[in-house]
Amino acid sequence: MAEELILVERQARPGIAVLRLNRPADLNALNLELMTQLRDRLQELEQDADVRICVLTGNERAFAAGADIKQMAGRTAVDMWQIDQFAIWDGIRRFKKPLIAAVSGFALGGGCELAMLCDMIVASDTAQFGQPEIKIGVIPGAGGTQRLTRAIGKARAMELVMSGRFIDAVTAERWGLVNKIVPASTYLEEALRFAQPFAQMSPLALRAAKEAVNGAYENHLQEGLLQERRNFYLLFSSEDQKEGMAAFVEKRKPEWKGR
Ligand code: CO8
Repeated sequence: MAEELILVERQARPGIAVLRLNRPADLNALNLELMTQLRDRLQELEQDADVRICVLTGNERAFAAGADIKQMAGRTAVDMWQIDQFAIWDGIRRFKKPLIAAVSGFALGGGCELAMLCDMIVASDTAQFGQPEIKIGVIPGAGGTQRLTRAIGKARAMELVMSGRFIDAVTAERWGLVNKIVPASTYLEEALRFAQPFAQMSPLALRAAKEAVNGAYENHLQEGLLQERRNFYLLFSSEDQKEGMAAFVEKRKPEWKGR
């Protein structure tokens, strides 16, 4: 049986699954096998109606220290093109449920890009973010130059991408890369606490919200506005919208059906 490079706990809290990157000896370096398993586990969780939110984490020392340099080092451009690892990354990007990164320790290179591929980031006070690819003669390849620039602005992204230097959790929060800083000793617990309110919401509305915010993030404003409007209208044909608004008017808690 293949080594389990992603450990899944389906009901870490009601409605919340935790996926743990599991190559601790290599600081969770993201090799092809790990990324494939991550995409496959997410696809399974997408079909699981009991799971509303996923939290992606590593361990206290490292979220992930980047793509696996040892695996990549000897490859040619044609090898990279044929392996097409980015198709796997695209599969993860299309995951429809909220995905929260719980980052402790290193989130570097592909590790930082993976955290940014998530919808939100909770960082332990020991977290370090960076795009050090320049130090090994390349540049970020899994969206780092794009997502980091959108998250922290051009000047700061240029500085990090061109120097390869790391920033700590406090700087990452100040620059808008992370949502919240929590103590390292309890970081996963805190991330689950952070995730809990989202698990109370209508799964349909969460999916529409994710798609719409990503519309703003990934497309031009006009395209994003249209996408937002379309999703907004669409929700008015759902039972959850009727239930949510009725519950508000009747001053009671809504019961979501996911329809
Ligand atoms: N790849 C492979 N192995 C790694 C990686 C990595 N990225 N990072 C750490 N390791 C391994 C080390 O080789 C070491 O293994 P061993 O014990 O067998 O020698 C083990 O993890 C522990 O690491 P260190 O001994 O180096 O630990 P330190 O605490 O001294 O240093 C650092 C920690 C600073 C994180 C250091 O390990 C480091 O600099 N790592 C590399 C960081 C880096 O350059 N990341 C970017 C990689 S390139 C990339 O991510 C491009 C993404 C593009 C898209 C991906 C799709 C193809």
